[in-house]
Amino acid sequence: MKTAVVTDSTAYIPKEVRDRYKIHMIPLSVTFGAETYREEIDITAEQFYEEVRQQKELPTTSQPPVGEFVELFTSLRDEGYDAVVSIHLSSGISGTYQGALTAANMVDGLKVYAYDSEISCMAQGFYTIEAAKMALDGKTPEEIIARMDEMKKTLRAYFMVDDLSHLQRGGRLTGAQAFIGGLLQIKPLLCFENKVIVPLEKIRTRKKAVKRIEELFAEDAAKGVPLKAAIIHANRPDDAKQWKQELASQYPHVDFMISYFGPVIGTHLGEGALGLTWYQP
Ligand code: MYR
Repeated sequence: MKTAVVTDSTAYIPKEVRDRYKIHMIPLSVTFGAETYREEIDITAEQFYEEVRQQKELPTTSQPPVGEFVELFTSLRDEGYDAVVSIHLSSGISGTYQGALTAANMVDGLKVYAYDSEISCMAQGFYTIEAAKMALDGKTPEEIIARMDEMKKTLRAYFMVDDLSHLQRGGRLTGAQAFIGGLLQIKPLLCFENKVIVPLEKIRTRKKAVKRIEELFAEDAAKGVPLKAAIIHANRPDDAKQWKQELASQYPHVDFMISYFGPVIGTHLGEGALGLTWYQP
């Protein structure tokens, strides 16, 4: 059985890594006025944050058209693949996963396993890279899905934003009623629960929010088991580098990398967002 691995652009897996592991990517888009850009193809993260500063109107985002999934799945079938594992950002924040499911029913001769990562960004990337390595190793889609379900048990992701208005505007902040008074003055710690973003704790400053993420990370890292972790930033490469150095010197048994919030996720989080995700490999 020949299995292909597909993900969407919000995993923000660099192109050389996608090429190395034969990962196929479907882009989501950002629109500024009349201009629409497919992220990771027509616009980079740096260009996007620059554009946001130039434009008066804030961008909007869209999921990939179902036709793009149909086209990709059809070409994978024609290349000789029997199955596709298609891994996407949480179905609680985007219709992308649903789009993959719809397209799956429109292509004959190929078994498509759409997988809801229930998260996004490099956390989704972790699932995808693992799936792609397994597919190259000849593992079946069922084995790949079982492994991702296993990973879900130890995968954690916490993040914070500089300005909550982006998340509010895009309607992607759930259960925030209790936080609404003075919402914009605080830096709540955010995470995913049941596929949607929820504020975990009210925190006043960025520094304290970073500290709190470190405490949550320490609970797992202190167990001494190997972990893989990614620091994710929205156009704050220096902050990310410094945080990585600090964490790496404290936790030598953890494999840290730096990733980014690209255009689509950056539209909803705003510049300056910062997060940490990890799992037990
Ligand atoms: C769409 O238009 O379909 C895309 C909507 C994307 C919403 C993104 C909301 C923020 C997600 C934060 C992920 C953080 C993971 C560590």
